[in-house]
Amino acid sequence: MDSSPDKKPALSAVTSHSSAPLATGDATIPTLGRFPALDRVTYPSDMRNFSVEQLKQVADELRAETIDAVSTTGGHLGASLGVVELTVALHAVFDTPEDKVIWDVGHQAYPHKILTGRRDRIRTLRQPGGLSGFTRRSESTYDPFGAAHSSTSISAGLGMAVAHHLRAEEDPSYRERSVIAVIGDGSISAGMAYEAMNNAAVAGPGAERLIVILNDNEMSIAPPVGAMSNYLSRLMSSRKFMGLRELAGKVVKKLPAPVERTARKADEYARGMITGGTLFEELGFYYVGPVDGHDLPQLVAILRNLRDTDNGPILLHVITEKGHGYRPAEKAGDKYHAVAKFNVVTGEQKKGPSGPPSYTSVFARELVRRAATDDRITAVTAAMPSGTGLDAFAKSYPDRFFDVGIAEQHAVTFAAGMATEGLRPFCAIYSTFLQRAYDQVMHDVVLQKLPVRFAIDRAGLVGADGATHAGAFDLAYLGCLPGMTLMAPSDEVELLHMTATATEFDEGPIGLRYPRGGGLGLDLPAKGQVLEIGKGRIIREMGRQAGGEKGGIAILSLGPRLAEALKAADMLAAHGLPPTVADARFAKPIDVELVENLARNHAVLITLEEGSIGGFGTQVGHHLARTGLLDNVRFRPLTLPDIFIDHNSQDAQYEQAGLTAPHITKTALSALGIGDMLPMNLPNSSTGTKS
Ligand SMILES: Cc1ncc(C[n+]2csc(CCOP(=O)(O)OP(=O)(O)O)c2C)c(N)n1
Repeated sequence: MDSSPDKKPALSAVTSHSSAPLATGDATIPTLGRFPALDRVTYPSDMRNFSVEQLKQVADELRAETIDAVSTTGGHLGASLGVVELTVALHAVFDTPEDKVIWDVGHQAYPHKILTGRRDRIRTLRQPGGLSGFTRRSESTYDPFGAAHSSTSISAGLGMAVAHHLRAEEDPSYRERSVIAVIGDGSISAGMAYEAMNNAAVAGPGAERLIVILNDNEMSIAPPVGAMSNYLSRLMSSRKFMGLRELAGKVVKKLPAPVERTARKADEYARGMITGGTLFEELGFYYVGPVDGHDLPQLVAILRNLRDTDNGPILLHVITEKGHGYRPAEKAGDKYHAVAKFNVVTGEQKKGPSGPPSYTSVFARELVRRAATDDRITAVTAAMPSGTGLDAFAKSYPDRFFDVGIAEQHAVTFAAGMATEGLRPFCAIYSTFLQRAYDQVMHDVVLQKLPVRFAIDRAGLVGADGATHAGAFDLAYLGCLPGMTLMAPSDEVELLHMTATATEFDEGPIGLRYPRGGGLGLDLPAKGQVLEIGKGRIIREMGRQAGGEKGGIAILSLGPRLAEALKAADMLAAHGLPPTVADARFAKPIDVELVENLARNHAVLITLEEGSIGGFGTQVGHHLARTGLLDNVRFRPLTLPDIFIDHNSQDAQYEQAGLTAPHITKTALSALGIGDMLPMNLPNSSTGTKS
C-alpha cells in the first residue's frame, strides 16, 4: 500500500492569495502554537508532501480547531466534524483549487475553510462582515460553487467537468482535472441529485472526471427518511468496508481498451453476483464503497486511485459519523447539526434570553389543536420537522404527518394530490426553500385551485444564515399568481387567526407567511378565529392635523413590521402629525376598499412589508395607478431594497434594509416636503446610513 499522499506540484493559483501566511502570534488565531501540524498549513499545497501520519495529526488538530472556533460563533458543527478526515484527504490528494471540490449545502465546509487560507478569519464565521456559514465563490478560489440550498453539487460539478473539456482545444494549458462533489445522504434525497446522476453518464466527454462522494452519516437534520435512506443502510450493512485489497481489483486503471472492457465486464459480473449491483451502477456510475470515512490512510489511498482512473463518473460511498470526535455532539440526538455558542469542555450551549414563543411554535400549536377535531388536516414537511414546528404535530398525529425528505417540489405536489381527495393539507416550508417548488405551486396547485395551505416559515430576513436563506421573495412570486390568497400576521395572535383561517379555507390555495423568531409576547387566546378573506384593519385613526381635509399620513403595513409602523406613528405624533396606521393582513387579495380610502383621505400613503420589490406594495401601487388614485396621493412603498443582504443580526439587517421606525418617519416627512425642517437624526432610507 502506498500511503504517501499526492505529490503533484502546486499550481500557481494555489499560491497567489491575498491573505498572508499565518504568523506566530497572529491575534486572529488564538490557538496558534497549540496545533503544530495545522500551524504549518495555510493552504492545501502546504500539506501535499506530508506523510499520512502527519496528515492524521493535521486532522486531529483541525477537528479541535473547528470545535474551538464554532464554540465562539455558533453554527453548523456536527456536519463539519463528520468530514474532517475527508477534507484533509481531499485537499492532500487533489490539486485544489485547480481540481474542484464542491460541498453540497456547504454547511459542512468549516474545516475546508480552515485549510484553504481562512483560518485567520474562521472566528468571524456567520458574524457581521465575517465569513459566510456556507461556501461562496466570492470568498475563496477554493469555493468553486456557492451553496446553502441543498442538492446542487452534482449538477454544478458535472457542468464544470464537461465545460472544462469543451474548452480543452482552445486552452493550451489544458490538463485533465477532477471535479469532486461531496453530497450527504440527506441531500441526495432531492430530485436534483437524480436529475444530475441521470445525466452524468451521457453528458459527454469530461463527465468521466466527475467523482461524487456520498457522505453517508445516516442523518439529515433529523434522521433521514425514505426508501433511498433505507437502501443506503442496506447497502452499507450488506457489505463490509472496502479496503485497498478490494479496491485494487475494482479500480481498473488506464488499460488498453479491449482489456479494459473485459476487465470491466468481469468486475461488473462479479459484483452483480455478490450484491446484485447498486442503483448507482445502474445509473452509470462506477460505485466504490462503502469506505470508512474516518480512516484517513485508507481514504488517502483510495482517493489517489480514483484520481488516477478515468473510469468515471465515480460514486464513492463514504460512511461517516455526524459530530465525530466530539463526545457531546456524538451523544446528542441532533448530532449538533446547528449550535449556539457553547462551552467546549461540557458541550453546554449558551441559551438565548427566554423571549416570547416563536411564530413557528404558535403556528404548530394551533395546527395541533385543530387537528384534534378535524381529521382532514395533514401536515407535510421537506426534511424540517423541528424547524417548521411540525415535530409537535408528528407526535400527536403520526399517521397524518409526512416528512418527505429534502424534496420541496414533491412535497407541494404531494399535498396537491391530498387536496384533490378532500383533505386539508398544510405544506410547511421555509420561504427560501419554497422557491425550489415554484412550478409545482403554480402548475399543480394554483392553476387547479387546489386548497393546499402553505405555511411559509422564515419569511423576511433571517439573521446569521444570510442571503441564501432570506425569505425575501415569496410575496412577489406568490402574489403574482391568479387566485392565490396570501396572509401575513402582524403578531402571534394574528398568526393564530390566520392558521385558523387557512384551515377553514377550502376554496383554493392559501398561504400564511411568518418570520423567524419570537412574537411580541402577547397573551394568546385559546383558539384562533377565522378572518374575513381580503380584509385589513385600521389600528390607529389619524388625528386632527393641519393641512385641510385631505392631509396627513397613512401607513399600511403587512406583517410584523406593524410594530415599527406604530413606533413611527409615535414619532410623527410627537411632531404633531399623528398618522393613520392600518394592518393589511392580506397581501392578496388586497383590501381594495381600505387601500382606496387611505389613498383618498391622506396626502401620503406608505406601504410597509418584509419582502422584496414586486410584493404587497407593488400590488397596492398597481391598483392605485389603474384607478387613477395615484394621481392624488404621494405613494411611498417601503420594501426590502434591491440587494442581497448579508448575514447579520435580524435587527441590523432591517436597519440596513431601511425598514425601521426612523426610516418610516423620514419617508413620511420627506413625502410631505418637510423632511429637512425637523431636527431628527434619521437614517437614509435607501442605504441605511445616517443622513
Ligand atoms: C433545498 C433545501 N432544503 C432544505 C435545506 C435545509 N437543510 C440544510 S442541511 C439539511 C440536511 C442535510 O443532510 P445531509 O445532506 O445528510 O448532510 P449532513 O448535515 O447530515 O452532513 C437540510 C434539510 C436546504 N439547505 N436546502
